[in-house]
Amino acid sequence: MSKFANLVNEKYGKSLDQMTDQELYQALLELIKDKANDYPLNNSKKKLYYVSAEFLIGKLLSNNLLNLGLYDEIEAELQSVEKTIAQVEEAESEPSLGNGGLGRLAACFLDSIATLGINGDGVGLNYHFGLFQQLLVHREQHAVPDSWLDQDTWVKRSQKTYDVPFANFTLSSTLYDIDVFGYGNKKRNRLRLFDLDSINSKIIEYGSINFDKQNIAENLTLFLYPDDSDAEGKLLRIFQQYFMVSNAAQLIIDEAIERGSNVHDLADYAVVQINDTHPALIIPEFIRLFTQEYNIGIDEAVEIVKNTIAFTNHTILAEALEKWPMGALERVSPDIAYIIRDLDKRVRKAHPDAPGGFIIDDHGQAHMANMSIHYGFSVNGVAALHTEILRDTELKEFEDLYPGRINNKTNGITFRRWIMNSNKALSSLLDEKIGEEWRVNHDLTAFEKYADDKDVHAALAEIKAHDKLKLKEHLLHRQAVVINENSIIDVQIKRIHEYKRQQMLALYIVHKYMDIKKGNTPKTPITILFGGKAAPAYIIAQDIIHFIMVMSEIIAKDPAVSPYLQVVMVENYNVTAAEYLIPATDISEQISLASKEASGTGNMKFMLNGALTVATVDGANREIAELVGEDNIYLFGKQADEIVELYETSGYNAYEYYNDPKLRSLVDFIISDKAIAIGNRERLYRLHNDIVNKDYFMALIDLEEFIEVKEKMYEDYEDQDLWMTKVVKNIAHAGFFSSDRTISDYNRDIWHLEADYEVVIDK
Ligand code: 26V
Repeated sequence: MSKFANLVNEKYGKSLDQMTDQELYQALLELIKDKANDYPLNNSKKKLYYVSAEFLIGKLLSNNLLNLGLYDEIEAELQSVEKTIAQVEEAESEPSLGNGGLGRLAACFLDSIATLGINGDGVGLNYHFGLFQQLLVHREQHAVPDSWLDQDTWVKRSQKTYDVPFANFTLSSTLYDIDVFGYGNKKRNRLRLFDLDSINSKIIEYGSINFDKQNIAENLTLFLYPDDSDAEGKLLRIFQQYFMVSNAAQLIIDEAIERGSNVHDLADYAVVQINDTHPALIIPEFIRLFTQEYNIGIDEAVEIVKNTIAFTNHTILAEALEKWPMGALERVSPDIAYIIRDLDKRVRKAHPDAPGGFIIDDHGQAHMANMSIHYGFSVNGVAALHTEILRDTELKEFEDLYPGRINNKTNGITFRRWIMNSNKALSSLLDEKIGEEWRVNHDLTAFEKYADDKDVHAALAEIKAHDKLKLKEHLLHRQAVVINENSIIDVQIKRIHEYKRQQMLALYIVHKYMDIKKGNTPKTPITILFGGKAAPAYIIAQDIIHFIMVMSEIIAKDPAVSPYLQVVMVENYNVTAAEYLIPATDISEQISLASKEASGTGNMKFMLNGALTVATVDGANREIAELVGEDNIYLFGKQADEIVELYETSGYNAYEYYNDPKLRSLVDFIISDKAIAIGNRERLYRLHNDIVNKDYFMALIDLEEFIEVKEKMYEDYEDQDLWMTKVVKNIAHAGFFSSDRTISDYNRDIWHLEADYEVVIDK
């Protein structure tokens, strides 16, 4: 009997074929948790701590099996009882401990850090409820709690506990760990998640995501924050952040001491990468601990911090740049507020002529990004264009104060999850054509020689067709919707936000609907799929979801159009849904208003999986275009510098675009009789009014060009040889976007840690 069958027999007294999927999942979980003992923790002297409020790790079963080299063996065993790993993995609940790109990036990074053999852990919070689950009822989003911890999970309780001193009370915490295995690496890292001992999930209103926000001692780690739109929530978010970073700082110091540090030399033992400003309070917290617990003078404490902290900026959107009122900080921790005042004084003294860089502004608000830049040694953007905008505009003052501090680290994605696991057929085709080395060095450029190879085109078409069928099954199972597997699959999946311009794609759909009604029917039917959650307090984003669903229904009910066009809003878009959607996609929608999407990472996943991209020159789209050449990507729209200027001069007027009769007819469809007959009048009028009179994220500015480029794209699809040539070129240049390359870049320029190997892929 095999080892796995044996374990099953011992623990459950059953043979494999008698086990339910749920039991098989539990058995595999146990097998892997045991196996972890064979993988010693990485214990090199200097260690990275990637501190983040979000780790959107997704399900771990198949990834862990792949990274541990057990996948094929277990798949074969399950096959003997007519099951698959994918089927068993359905029993695993998905940890949605992140909002979107920032959290998913952190998860990809953990995978790469472990794979490259770097000593580095993630540190964050053990939210009892991840990002809300999205239900779509009556064409509206409903948010319900996502209780992922109800069943057996990968989380292990550790022996470590800490006290966190708040203004009027002290709370105790316990550390939980999730093992992180690298691909083919014999050492183990961890994701360290802190939880509140006095947590009480009974304070949540039944079936809702509402709870008593003032009851800090019982609510602190209950939820991952979807937004911070109300004042009460804002205070709670500061409490949550301080809880996270106080635990993190205590853990980091303890572990450094265990590895031989005397705390004065902490920077030789630890480097702390803060993922956006959510963990920025770790700066004053370190200073508090050094001065209060380790008898270090404040000047030296500040120096130690400056040599230890590196900061990543993930957005230039004003709403996401955290500013905390000093009064609120005072209510969370007077010590921390005091230290921030001291840090602000130091900045004012050293740089009196750079008021934009002061930490505390005239309104008594503390700017977390400013603090992180002054009191860290590195600030990085997440794509070349984003970093240029930081240097030239948003952070210009800092670029002048600290030349060289701002650096770029273009994002990446882990190839383990996003091709080797989710697209096994494409992975095998690559093995066959260019050898298996790509699985480690991620260099795919040799594939380009097949750009005109008809057999490769046919093989790619067959893989895509198969992945469309898998997606069809998944969507049927997920939300009882039937898609046409023989259609062009055109996908926009990401958080719903006006800057990402789902509303612009919805207006394109209006155009296509009208065009088909005029008799211009597409040769190949088109399926446009959206997926994404809207922050519960973000009303216009909810309205956009509503309008998409209204269009979906109008089209589905119209027999003249429905054979040619289908629109689907995928419910509860998450990592698992992405793993089905991305391999099946022909057209990747990356249509943000130029300058607003810092990088994007979905764009990279689609390219790697053989989709072609329709894109504005924004974030990493620009780098994709540079790599594949402009003939192999469908670019459109205004450039980032033009948009930045329009904002500076208030030069955009939506109404001028609305005055164009063609655009007006599309926009007015939102409040047409047809739409109102199905939809909610208030929502539709609000959306219409917003687009006509405000359109802050300029959906109308690029709409005409967008329609043109989309028509061209559908036309090009009909020439499958032309299309597949472009697909091959996209896959061949996707290697640069491996997160192993990104992490090698971070390590070379910022962390300087021991690594087993580097991945260097030049553009
Ligand atoms: C802000 C807030 C503010 C209120 C509370 C919850 C919350 C959660 C997250 C954020 C900031 C989000 C920033 C973010 O996700 N940026 C994305 O980062 C990706 C990885 O670098 C990048 O690819 C995306 O372009 C960028 O939007």
